[in-house]
Amino acid sequence: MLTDKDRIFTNLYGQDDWGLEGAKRRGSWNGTRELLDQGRDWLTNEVKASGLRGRGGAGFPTGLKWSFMPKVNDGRPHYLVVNADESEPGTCKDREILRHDPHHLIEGCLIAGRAMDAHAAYIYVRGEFMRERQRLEAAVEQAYDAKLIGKNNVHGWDFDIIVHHGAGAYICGEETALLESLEGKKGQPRLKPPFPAGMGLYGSPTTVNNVESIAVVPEILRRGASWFAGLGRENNTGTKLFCVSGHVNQPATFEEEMGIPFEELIEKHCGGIRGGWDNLLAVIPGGSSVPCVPGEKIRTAHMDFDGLREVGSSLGTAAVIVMDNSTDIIKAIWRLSAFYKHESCGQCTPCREGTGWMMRVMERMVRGEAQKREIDMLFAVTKQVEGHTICALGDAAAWPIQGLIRNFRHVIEERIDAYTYKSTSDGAVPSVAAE
Ligand code: L3W
Ligand code: SF4
Repeated sequence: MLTDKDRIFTNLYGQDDWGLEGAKRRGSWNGTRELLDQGRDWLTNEVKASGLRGRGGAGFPTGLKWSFMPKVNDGRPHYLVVNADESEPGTCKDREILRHDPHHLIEGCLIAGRAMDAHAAYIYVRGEFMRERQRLEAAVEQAYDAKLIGKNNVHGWDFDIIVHHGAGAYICGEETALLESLEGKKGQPRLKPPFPAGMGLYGSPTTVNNVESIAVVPEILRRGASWFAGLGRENNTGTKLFCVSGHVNQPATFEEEMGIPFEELIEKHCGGIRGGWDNLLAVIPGGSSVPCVPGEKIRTAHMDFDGLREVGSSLGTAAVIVMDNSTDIIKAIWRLSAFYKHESCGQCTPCREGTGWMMRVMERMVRGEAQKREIDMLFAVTKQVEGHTICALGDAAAWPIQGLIRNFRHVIEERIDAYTYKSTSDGAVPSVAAE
């Protein structure tokens, strides 16, 4: 069980000073120079040994990603880019770091920069995060004034941080669209490979990491890789920020140990399910891009990458969306389809056309105004989209629908039966209208 002393984000709710003095009281910027002096390989190897996996959705091992940065300098600058374009529906964790503990991130940028031979970091902040951007800029200024970063700083590693404000497009959270946007172009994903480590920002070696991934690094190094690796489960180590929304008694964002069983997570931090556990219908455990899991299947699941894969879903960003029996599950998933259709950048056909097609069929299914054979047809279309697009948005649009059909096919069929019955008996159209 995670104790308070194991928590990294001790000011998550802003009860203490977010600024430099408060951050130092909580342990930030303590012994940073000694860490940097250990050198590039040591820093990367420690992060590898900690088992830290990317906190932005994909769970890619962070130390391994850092190690992809070229070892031999060919004259191109190296860049760290921090993805603070937190837009995945349900996800509200990085904003709490920006608001209440920005120095964790700033110190993490400096350390990560040293580890990848970069002298600059760009932090790309979601367009809607105006106050968070202002807070972050103020904290960066404090760090410059105190000579913690900048030229000839006290840490002996010249390092600049540039805060960039996005303009409100979800797709700019995809790492290569984010790079395009930073370069002043339309935010459209690039084909990979080449990966950013080979050719990223302005054609230079770049690592793109999520806010939380970078913000945990200073404490991992201070407390030791083995401390972090000792929390959670094998291959799913450390602590994690979870954001729980929906039909729980107390929705909240909090730090917990990876792998905690779902039921314990909800009872400990959220005061249980609204109306009790029998009232739980389904959970989307990792942000809107992952399949939903029926209530009875998720209760004992471990909340980590492997545990959620075992129940047919994924940890994603650990944005846990809880739905009770009052939820129209078809309508809830249709709403996500509408979101992905709206956010598709339109550059590849399966996504541009497929998201609209899937949304329209889903819209009819909300009303029950479909034929049962269309359920399989819809599933087949999701399979045509999945894996056939430039970026993961196509997959993200397909997976929630696949989850719905796998787990709640009977609900779709009952809706169709009700519509058929009504329309043949009295000709009336059901009132479940899509908004
Ligand atoms: C070098 C290789 N680098 C992989 C790097 C790659 C990237 C990272 C993960 O999508 C998912 C998405 C959302 N050489 C490499 C390599 N890399 N192979 O590793 O890559 P990838 O492609 O697995 O994932 P991705 O494109 O980064 C992220 C899902 O997360 N998601 C969350 C979205 C979250 C937000 C938000 O608001 N924060 O948008 C939730 O499920 O759907 O599947 O850096 O370059 N051989
Ligand atoms: Fe754009 Fe969608 Fe293709 Fe991604 S999958 S590049 S969002 S059209």
